[in-house]
Amino acid sequence: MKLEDALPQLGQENLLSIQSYLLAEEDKHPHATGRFTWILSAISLATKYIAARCRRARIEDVLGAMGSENVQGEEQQKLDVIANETLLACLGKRAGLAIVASEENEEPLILSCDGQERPYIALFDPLDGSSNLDTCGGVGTIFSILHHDRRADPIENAVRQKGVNQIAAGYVLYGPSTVLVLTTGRGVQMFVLDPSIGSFLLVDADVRIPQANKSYSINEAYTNSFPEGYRKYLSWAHDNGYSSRYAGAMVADVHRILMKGGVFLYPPTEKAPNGKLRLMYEANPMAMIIEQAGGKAYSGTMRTMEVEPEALHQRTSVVLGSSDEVDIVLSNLA
Ligand code: P6P
Repeated sequence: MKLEDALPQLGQENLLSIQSYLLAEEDKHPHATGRFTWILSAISLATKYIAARCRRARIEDVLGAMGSENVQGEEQQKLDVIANETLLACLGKRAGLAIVASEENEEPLILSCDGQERPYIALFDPLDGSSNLDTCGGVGTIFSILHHDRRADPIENAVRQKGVNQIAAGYVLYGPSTVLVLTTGRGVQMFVLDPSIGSFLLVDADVRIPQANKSYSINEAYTNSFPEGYRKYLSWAHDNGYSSRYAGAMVADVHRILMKGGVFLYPPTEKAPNGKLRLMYEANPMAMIIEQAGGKAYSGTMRTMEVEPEALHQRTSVVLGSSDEVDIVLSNLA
């Protein structure tokens, strides 16, 4: 009997774990050293642990604030610290990484200066939208992988690269299920954590964002402080039958848009004149995913991944989602 004749009897199609997927992809590159795979594997391990801690947060009494602020001047949640330390612990031991940069750490962590052996940089927002935790709302981890630039002097400057330089990006959404969405520049793959076996299983090898959907995602409480073009767009959307959904956590909002289509906006406001979201470890990785899935991602009227970073924690405005929907927003900003 041939294998394919036997398989239906197993009744299991989704038996490709992220580890197997990554090793199969690595196998396509004869010069691959395995370091890149090893880094993504660390993210898989860390986020499985974070998912478990989020699920038990109220039981373990690790909800709520730490009573401290992070480098952004934002109140740190206990799970922000747990998630950050988990990712640092898992990634810090992986041979291929020269630098790790986190939203929760003011400076990048230099793991080694010998760029020879450590060709990669990892950046992440360990627990995006963590203020949603107390109300059991969606939260997520966002990550971005760059090649290490050994010419950078001082070495910390190596993290300041445009989004077009990313070699991988992704997020993990901790929601009713735990979903890992990944791109390595060849389309977008989606995995779902099967807690009964502790593996992320491939559920979609080529995620495509719908071309259009009459739905926008924005915090309308700040409408009066949005620049005129955004208010013009919102007024047009209200007159053209658009629906509105806003979770207050970028990962949850962007994942909904990746699945259903629509447009996510975080414009400049009086409180955040350059936008609130961070370019390096929120906007850029989400932009790579959305573009790889066939959508568009802009910061104002500029493609997000073309923005020249000046600082690790710099903020940017964001308009991303379905190609047709982003075009409509941009036509109001021009
Ligand atoms: P606002 C969460 O704090 C976050 O950084 C993103 O996840 C989210 O999209 C945004 O801020 C929400 O900001 O001002 O609407 O609460």
